[in-house]
Amino acid sequence: MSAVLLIAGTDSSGGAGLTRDVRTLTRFATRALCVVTAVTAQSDTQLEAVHVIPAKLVRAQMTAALATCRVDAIKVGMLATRATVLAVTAALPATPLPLVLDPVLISSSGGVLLDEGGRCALCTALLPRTTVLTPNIPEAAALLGTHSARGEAQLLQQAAALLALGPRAVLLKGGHGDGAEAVDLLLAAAAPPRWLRAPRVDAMRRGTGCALASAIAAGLAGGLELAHACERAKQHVTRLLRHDD
Ligand code: PXL
Repeated sequence: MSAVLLIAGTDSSGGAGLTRDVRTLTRFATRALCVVTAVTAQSDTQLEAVHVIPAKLVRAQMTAALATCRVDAIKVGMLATRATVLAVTAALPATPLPLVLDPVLISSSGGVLLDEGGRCALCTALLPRTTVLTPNIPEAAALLGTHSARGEAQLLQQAAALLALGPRAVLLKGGHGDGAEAVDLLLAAAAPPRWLRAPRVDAMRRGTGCALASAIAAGLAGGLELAHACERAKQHVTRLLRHDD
């Protein structure tokens, strides 16, 4: 069985964060190792409180998890602060593993999940170690300090700007756009852009970003090549939106 190291926050509503990540890995018959970065108290509609786990304990969890068994990929979600970003980066294994980075900035129930200093550290320290960055349209805009992309030309432009910050690839998710299809863009340095299309599902579900990134990590851990892992993950999210499975 392949294994993914999950680095993420908890969500008391069970919709997003680590619960969603673990559930997703289970669907793909992949073992989950867990590093908790923050505990959040939230319902489906409101973020009530956040407790950030001290950087020392984040680091200790990473060291212990990496000593437990062979890890095949890493998935990073909520990081909360600059100190957490730096602790996670410092504790990454010396031999690079596929790393999926979901830039969790704002909760779908409202509230900041990564502060300003954390956003800067994520860009300078973690992006260069990232295999695939998976922002949605508002997250891409926030990381670049610009407006939300509209239309395929702007998606392409913003994905290229994010790629220039150091990840090997960017999957810019078009779920927040409009149109009959939810169109995501996969951009990697040495390959032509790839557009991943699925019928737009008229449903709002929390945790879809977590599910997508975890499903990609499960694919990479199992040896799939990136485009295939992204396509399979997108199909999984479409199913999740339709049936909440
Ligand atoms: O979906 C992003 C996300 C990730 N992690 C935690 C969250 C959320 C969204 O609410 O609460 C802990």
